[in-house]
Amino acid sequence: MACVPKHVEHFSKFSPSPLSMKQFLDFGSINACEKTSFVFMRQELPVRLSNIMKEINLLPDRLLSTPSVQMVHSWYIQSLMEILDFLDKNPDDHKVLGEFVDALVTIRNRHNDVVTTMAQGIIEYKEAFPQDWVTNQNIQYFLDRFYMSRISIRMLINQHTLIFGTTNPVQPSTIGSIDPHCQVGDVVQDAFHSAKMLCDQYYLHSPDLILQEMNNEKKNHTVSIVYVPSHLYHMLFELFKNAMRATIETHESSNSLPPIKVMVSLGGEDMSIKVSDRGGGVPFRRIENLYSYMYSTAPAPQMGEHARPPLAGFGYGLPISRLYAKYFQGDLQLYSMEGHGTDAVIYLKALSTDSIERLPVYNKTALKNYKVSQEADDWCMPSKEPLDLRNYKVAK
Ligand code: W6P
Repeated sequence: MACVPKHVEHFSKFSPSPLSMKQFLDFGSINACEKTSFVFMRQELPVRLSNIMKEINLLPDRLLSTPSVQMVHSWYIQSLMEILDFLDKNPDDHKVLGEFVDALVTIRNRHNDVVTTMAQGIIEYKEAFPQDWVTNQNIQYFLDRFYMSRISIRMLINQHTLIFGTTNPVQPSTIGSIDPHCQVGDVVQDAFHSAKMLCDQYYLHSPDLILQEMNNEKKNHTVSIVYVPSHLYHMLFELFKNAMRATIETHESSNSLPPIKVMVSLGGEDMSIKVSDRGGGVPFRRIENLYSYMYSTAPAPQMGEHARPPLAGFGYGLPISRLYAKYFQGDLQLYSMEGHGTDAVIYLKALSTDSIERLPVYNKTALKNYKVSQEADDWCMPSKEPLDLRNYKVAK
């Protein structure tokens, strides 16, 4: 496999095939077998890898050439080669199927530190070049697509290895990482409990939870959906850390903390979770920055002996949580009122038939988005200087 670029050219011409929750479940049921999954995976993984590798190559040279990004790129090349090795193997050979599972595990481990390594690349870039709005936009566009691609590839690998690997499932009712009856309220409580422990460690106290659950389809039933509990946990844990930090830091002087209120609501189309804090809110102008990879990338804070480590607000927690929500056609939005508090809402699809992977595809439109030039904006800049109306006076 000498000519990787040739293979990338070939496989990037295919569009990734988004799977629905139902299709994921079918791979784990009696209808499908390991052979079917193997034949699908050895085509689909190279397609997804190659599509995003084309975009890595479009990064600004000053970023692409950093040691960190080069390292990540080399992992992608290596993993692509290892999967391509299986293209000429016999799907009816059980030894081949076993070796494929092992190869996937090796690949998954190789890519464990992609997020921190990319973040290191951004830090190196920020140290060398001044940040500007255009670069921020470009990095945002790329990383949203790159991390979404990574979430989807890891999802495929997790499903195949959990369903066909030799280790037995921890929870027998799950199909790979999917719970066909994911109890949303239970995940809310688990994530809250973990965030509360961290919060207690840092601040020696923590706000309480008030949880309300509304099943508008079946009254008096709890809310459950077909979903990946680990994804939901990740999003909620992140929101709770942020809500707790805001609550404590705005009520430092008082000895009582307003609780964090959670509303879980199941409708015909959406399952929505609102996390409300009374932590003083965020100015509207700064909301966008909370999702920015560029602005939220900072070297890990060097803690002095008595310095208080922040509970939340460093790293890629929020932007990646939003990607998890979007991955199955949902979203994550923040509604804040400065001076009062913040509502964070996770929107997920209520129906498994609507939960279909949302995947980036490399094409002309994507290519165009990397060519965003430094053209002038089509909106005026507000001037800080008041207009000098004397210049407009007509002689009387
Ligand atoms: C804040 C800032 C924030 C981000 C995400 C979730 C909740 C909150 N609360 O003040």
